[in-house]
Amino acid sequence: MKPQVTDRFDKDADLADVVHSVRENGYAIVENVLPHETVDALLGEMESWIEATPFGPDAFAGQRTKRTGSLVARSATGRELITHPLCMDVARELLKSSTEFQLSQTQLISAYPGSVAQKMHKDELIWDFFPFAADHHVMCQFFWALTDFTEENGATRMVPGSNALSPDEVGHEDSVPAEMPKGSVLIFNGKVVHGGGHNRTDAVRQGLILSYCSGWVRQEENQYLVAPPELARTFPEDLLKVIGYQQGCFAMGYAGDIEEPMDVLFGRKAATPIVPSEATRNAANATAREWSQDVVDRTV
Ligand SMILES: O=C(O)CCC(=O)C(=O)O
Ligand SMILES: [Fe+2]
Repeated sequence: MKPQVTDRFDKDADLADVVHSVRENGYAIVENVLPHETVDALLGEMESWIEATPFGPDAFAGQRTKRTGSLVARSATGRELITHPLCMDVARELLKSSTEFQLSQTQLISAYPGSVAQKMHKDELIWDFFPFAADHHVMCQFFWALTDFTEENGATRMVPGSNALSPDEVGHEDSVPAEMPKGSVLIFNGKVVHGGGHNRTDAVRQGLILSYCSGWVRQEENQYLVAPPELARTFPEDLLKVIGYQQGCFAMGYAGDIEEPMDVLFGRKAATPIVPSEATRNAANATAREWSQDVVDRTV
């Protein structure tokens, strides 16, 4: 039997049906996946970072919206969520035209009261608007509801079945709000037309984007700066693999002398230490000193 295309599932739903909906309809909502305590723990870990995050610089980012990243470094609960079986299984299936997939971005979006509707778009555009084939998915988005998402508080507007449409062809009336209770997740592909809604309430609407991409495209958020080797060595292997400390696809991301990044990270290959030798460090420091002296000379 052909799986039904619908946009709403409960957490025990058949994953094949969820993926079919994400592929064909553009998105699916899986309700009540996370207990409220998990969501509250995540918000607690991120609170001071959210406070310190500035509002967006332009209308697309949202001038009443904060976008807080680096969840891999900042939140233990966020780290666990990245390897949640629902994310891993759906992303693996949607992105199976590539041999590996990886984490692309973590972003906690806080849309404050008055945050206006975002321009409709496709998230795949981040790769410089490259025209990926219609049946080739390179992106799988999970937007975890950290508060309830309602039409009034700006739930993301989705245009069902819009993979092949241009955002310029659709209007507000073609979109539906992805309403969902706190702890649910909106899963969507990189081709579906969508945009944040208008928050007309007096409370903040918060959600966490966990974005996954094929192993051969560049990650949107630089996970190696978020989790440099000293920190990465403290993480479990399944997390390390998905954040990029593994070769993806055909020879992507090897280190040292064509070695597995994980072997190099943990010094399992003596020939390729990732800590520079003292001579290299001294040479780098000398160059840095010369550069700063040059800047001083040119500015005084
Ligand atoms: O905040 C939202 O509801 C959606 C945000 C979004 O689509 C984006 O920033 O790409
Ligand atoms: Fe988006």
